[in-house]
Amino acid sequence: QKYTVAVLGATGLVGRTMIQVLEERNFPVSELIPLASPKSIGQKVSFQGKEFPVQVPSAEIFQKVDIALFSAGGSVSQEWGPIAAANGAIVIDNSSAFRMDEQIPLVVPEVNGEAIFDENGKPASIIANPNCSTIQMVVVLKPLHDRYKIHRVVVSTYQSVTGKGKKGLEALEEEISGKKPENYTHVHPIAFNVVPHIDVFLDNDYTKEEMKMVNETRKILNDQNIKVSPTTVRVPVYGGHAEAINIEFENEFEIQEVKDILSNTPGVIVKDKPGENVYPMPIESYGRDEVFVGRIRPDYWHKHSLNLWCVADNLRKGAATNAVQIAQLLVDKLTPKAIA
Ligand code: 2RA
Repeated sequence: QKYTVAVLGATGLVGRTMIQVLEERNFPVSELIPLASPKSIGQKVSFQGKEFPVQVPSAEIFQKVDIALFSAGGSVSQEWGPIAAANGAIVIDNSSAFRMDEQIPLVVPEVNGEAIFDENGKPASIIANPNCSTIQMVVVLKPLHDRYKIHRVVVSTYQSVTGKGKKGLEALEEEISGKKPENYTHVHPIAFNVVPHIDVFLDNDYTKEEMKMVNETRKILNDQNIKVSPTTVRVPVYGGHAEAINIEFENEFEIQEVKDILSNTPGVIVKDKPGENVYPMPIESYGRDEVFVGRIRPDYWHKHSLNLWCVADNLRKGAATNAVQIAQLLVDKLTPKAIA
């Protein structure tokens, strides 16, 4: 069985990575429909040795689509998500538009893949892909929460410029080459700097990015008692977000058991040999689909707490790979329109 798959935002960094991941994973695609705004018309996308012209989205196009991967920003998702769903496509949306909607599952396959389906095994018509900084964190938190019950998480992020798409990447390249832009894409200079500001500030003086980590984590782990205390920071790194995470459990733990649990967690690779200077770094996670964890050590002062360091490619596990993994969960249970 093969499926008609549309990618909305096909010319953006995440959209391109979605297409690349579909190809790498030999996803059963009968037809790829790259969609984007009118300014991308004329461009072509190559997939499995063929060229596909970029089109603008329309209700008619979605009528023949089985699975639609969206990554074109919140307002585009708000507009086209319901239209695509009403025309029978299943939408996997990478924007923040639907993430906190109670009716819409927010899914990381290793953590809560079952949330895609209702009690009758029917998939949701819109499925939200979480924010990149949340995805890599919950992959690590989930098995530890199951074993020791998490009370509180203090997290500081070191987020790559690719989190802000092509513009974010180009801004760093231009600044490094000595150009002084009129308006800084990252609010302040990002080359040779560190900016504790991602997305807009909210009334509580946290940023929207920080509150995504607070709220999405609770929804994905299905536990409103987990207290996440975040600081999100942009760093001049090309690809891969890093996070320093302090986790306080309700129960005592053995550090070796924690390492064993994480080593046996699907999608996680433990890189933790401090004596040999081995720990995860963005430069090595770039282009990889896994979440890397290291620097796993007990909190010096608190016997129920530990510190660790986690890194993942934000365009892949933090966005495109997670979306394609959701699509992979779906296909076992779908009847493709092209065949039905
Ligand atoms: C960022 N979290 O890194 C965003 C991307 N979704 O800016």
